[in-house]
Amino acid sequence: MKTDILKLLRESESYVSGQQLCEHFGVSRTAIWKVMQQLKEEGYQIEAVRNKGYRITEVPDIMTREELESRISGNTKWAGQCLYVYAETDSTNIRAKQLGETGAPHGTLVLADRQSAGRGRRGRNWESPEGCSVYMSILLRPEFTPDKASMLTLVMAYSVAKALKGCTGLDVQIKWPNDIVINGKKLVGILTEMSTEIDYINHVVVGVGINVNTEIFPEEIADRATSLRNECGYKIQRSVIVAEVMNQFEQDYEMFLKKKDLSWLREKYNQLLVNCKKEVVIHGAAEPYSAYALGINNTGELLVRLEDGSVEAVYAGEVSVRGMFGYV
Ligand code: BT5
Repeated sequence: MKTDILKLLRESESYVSGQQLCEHFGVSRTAIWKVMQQLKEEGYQIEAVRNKGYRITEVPDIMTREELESRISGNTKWAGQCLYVYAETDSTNIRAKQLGETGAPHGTLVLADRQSAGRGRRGRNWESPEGCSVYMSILLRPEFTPDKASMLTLVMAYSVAKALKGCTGLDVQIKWPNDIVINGKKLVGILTEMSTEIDYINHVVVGVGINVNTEIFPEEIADRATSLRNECGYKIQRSVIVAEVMNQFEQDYEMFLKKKDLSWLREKYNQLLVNCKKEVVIHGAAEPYSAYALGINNTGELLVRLEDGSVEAVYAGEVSVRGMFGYV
């Protein structure tokens, strides 16, 4: 009921009367009053006017189940419809993988307000301070073969880029394969992990870390990390970002299922690609080498032109790509 009251209040242009709420939910006025008190304690500013009812005047940036559910529930069919919300956990990817083992449905979304062991790729760390950013992992149960799963990172990057552009107007770009950047700094990291049999996917977890309202980063990453707040100068409601990412991702995932490759987003993806038409340095198992990035192909590899003019497809699992003079 709290989720629905929140949604009703937020979506209503004017006051919602106590009587209306009682009738709608079939509960007493005291029950409604109690919910209002709880919401106020959580930081919602709610005006109560005699003979008119309740009106919400300010929404806090909190990541509670009700706040998130009230934003996502009417917005998607399956993405984020089953929600697990933690004040703190080690890593939302670990939680989502466990849920994957115990039968949680496709689209289950795990969120935390803080991670004590946020992870990047290959054992790297993801800074996950409390109360300012989005740490979320979606559990997927795809019915395609394991070789296609790495493309999901690119699909998610594309969805997140569109969602962030839509919510903030910022000119974010994708740094292939798993970062979103702006002004040469990292805003988002994506970590895709999967559990497979030889020719069968048990589940895939796509984890997304978005720096939303972080103002200060630890020294080691301060020169190459940024947040939406630092870029646009004002605070952003995290729940709105989460809901919009779910909304975009659900549509993009369904398109991916239909096409089974990235042909449908290739052109638009390449337009968002910060590395595109630039000299890059490819760091892999062998010596780093430089090449000219041409954009992705239909299966998500980065096409690069080597010094001898030949074109090579670089597979994301093996390498990281840097700019000639730094991170981008
Ligand atoms: C990534 O790895 O970028 C993937 C990050 C995925 C994080 C999400 S949060 C929700 C879910 N649960 C998890 O435990 N993980 C996922 P990689 O490309 O390896 O980049 C890691 C590197 O980014 C680190 O070595 C730092 O240099 C830098 N870094 C760490 N924290 C950062 C932050 N908050 N913002 C920007 N850069 C950061």
